[in-house]
Amino acid sequence: MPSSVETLAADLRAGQPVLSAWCGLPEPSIAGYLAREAGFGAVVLDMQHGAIDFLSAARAIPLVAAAGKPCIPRIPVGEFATASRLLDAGASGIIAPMVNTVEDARRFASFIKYPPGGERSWGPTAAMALTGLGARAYFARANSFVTGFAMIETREALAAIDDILAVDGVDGIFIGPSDLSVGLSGGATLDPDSPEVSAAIDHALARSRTAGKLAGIYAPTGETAADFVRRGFGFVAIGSDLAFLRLGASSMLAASATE
Ligand code: 3PY
Ligand code: MG
Repeated sequence: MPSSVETLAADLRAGQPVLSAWCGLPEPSIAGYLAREAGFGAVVLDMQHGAIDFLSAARAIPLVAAAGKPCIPRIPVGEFATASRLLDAGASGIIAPMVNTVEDARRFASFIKYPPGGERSWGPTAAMALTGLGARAYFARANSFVTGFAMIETREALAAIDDILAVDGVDGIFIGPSDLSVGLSGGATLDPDSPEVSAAIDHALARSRTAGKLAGIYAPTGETAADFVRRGFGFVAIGSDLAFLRLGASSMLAASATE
């Protein structure tokens, strides 16, 4: 049986939705806890807007793997070299924000896939330990299980979506509804629930299907996540660790009120 590090792309390609937790807090045990106890199918580590650095991510990844779940870090904008290091640490895939052009997409793909398709450099010591694969087997399998999501979250990216999807090594898109709303409104508003954003989301999903690639999206709430799964998204990352904390804390505090 393949390790949980290797299953994300295959599950998504088989049409099995994966609901992921979204983590921004740098304490690795939070990611481990969400994977192990809360029932999420995967964990995203947000290194773009969260407080997670490489060391926290490298510590979180084995805890998520120990729970039998894949871990998918989101790198800071343009930090593609970090993507290679995270894969070496045992990440199953990478979400790259603000991939706006086909050149961005090619550069991203080159850092996550080994030659001949890409230029990822060899050194997956921790990843081999987590997958249980020897060097030759890891090398033979990595390009197919490592899942690269290019974020579509600007007007420019939407315009280039077919070319981005056509890049070998970009396995799918991941939509950021908030930035997309800012982009589509020309900076006039932040409204990820607007009809214009909703139409753009459905358009991007349809284009990814036509290209035979995967589609993921960020959902701030469980209800939004259910809506995205119904609409056909396979990979949906929900909420945030801080939001889970806030929700649980405020509901417990409210329940403890005596009048
Ligand atoms: C966005 O909505 O812009 C995102 O990047 C999701 O976190
Ligand atoms: Mg964004």
